[in-house]
Amino acid sequence: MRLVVTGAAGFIGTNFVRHALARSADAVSRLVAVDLLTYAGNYANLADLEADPRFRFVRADIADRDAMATLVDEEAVDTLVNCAAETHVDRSIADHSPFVTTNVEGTLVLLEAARQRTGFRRFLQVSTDEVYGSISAGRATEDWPTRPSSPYAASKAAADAFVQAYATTYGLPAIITRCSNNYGPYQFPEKLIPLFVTNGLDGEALPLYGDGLNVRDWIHVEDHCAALWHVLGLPAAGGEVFNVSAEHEVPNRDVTDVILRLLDRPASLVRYVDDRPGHDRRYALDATRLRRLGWAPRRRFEEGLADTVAWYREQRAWWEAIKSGAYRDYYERMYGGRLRDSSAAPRS
Ligand code: NAD
Ligand code: TDX
Repeated sequence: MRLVVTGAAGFIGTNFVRHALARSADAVSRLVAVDLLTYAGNYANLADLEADPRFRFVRADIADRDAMATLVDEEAVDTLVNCAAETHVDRSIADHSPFVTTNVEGTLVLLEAARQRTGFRRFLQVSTDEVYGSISAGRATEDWPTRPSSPYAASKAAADAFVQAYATTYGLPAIITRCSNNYGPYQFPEKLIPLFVTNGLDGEALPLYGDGLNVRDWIHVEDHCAALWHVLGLPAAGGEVFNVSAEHEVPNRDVTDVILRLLDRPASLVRYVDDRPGHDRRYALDATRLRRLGWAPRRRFEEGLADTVAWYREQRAWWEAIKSGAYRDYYERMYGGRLRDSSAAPRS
């Protein structure tokens, strides 16, 4: 496989690059890690991999047509896994424009580069359960319609639609995975779990949105990466969708309780703040299709979360570097006013 992984310096990209390079030496002869290094990308996550002759890092924008076409050609790429995206729902509500540029236009640029390349084998679009929208009952299967709620989810659903259009119109062997909420090492501390773990470690408030009873379907990032690797080996003509989930639903309040227990911190750190606009109540995926095709999650949530808390405890230098500078402005903008108006009791 001559593989490009985009968004390689982000949370899932970093874990996936490490997963792919750890497979048998025959499996990957070249791995080009592409990342623009936005606020969410961190080259330090990958620096030690430069010692591997199969590995190359390229700082580039996936929305840069010339750069992507040249790279795919020069490196004789046959497989592309697109993890590059703007990924934070709250940021998409504040400003949707980078979400359109990277998630929609960037995906189109990559599709076009793949389409032009002779011998291209597989395009894998890493998508999300959020495209199905909030699910009051049951679990979404792959044939459910997309009903995105946030600008982030809308940009991901639009990208998925383009991937399917390229498979149908041009016969591009492009497939989509839609995964539930990930947790694990290297996650940027704007997402619920790393934010609450790092705030908890510092004895700072944990801002729970609304009544704290929104439900997310949690999977360890290693299980997600194993699923991405697994689907790369499946026969598929193009246009197929595979849900990825451990089918483990937890309300945010319970996630928070487990984190506090693991950190040995008091419940008084929890502050209820004004809700996220359009906040999806519940995500739940049916992953039967991929299970029948031979993939299964291995990590149990409680044990995986304990390992994750231990990782953040040990990697204080990693997240302290992130939580300085521009992050402080972001945090004040996003949480300053809300925390000043917060309460110890849930919002109705
Ligand atoms: P992340 O925010 O941690 O990482 C995204 C990476 O993309 C960063 O390294 C960033 O620098 C890079 N990037 C952003 N814009 C770019 C551009 N224009 N060109 C090149 N690189 C760019 O996100 P993540 O959690 O690793 O998510 C990766 C993918 O997985 C996304 O497509 C996301 O929608 C999807 N996903 C995430 C989750 C989750 O729970 N984290 C769940 C399901 C699906
Ligand atoms: O400070 C917070 N307080 C809070 O109560 C934050 C950051 C979140 N929350 C709630 C909102 C959600 O119900 O926690 C839940 C999880 O929130 P996020 O970590 O922001 O994730 P979510 O919005 O569920 O989206 C995530 O999963 C799907 C990723 O960010 C997406 O990239 C992925 O596609």
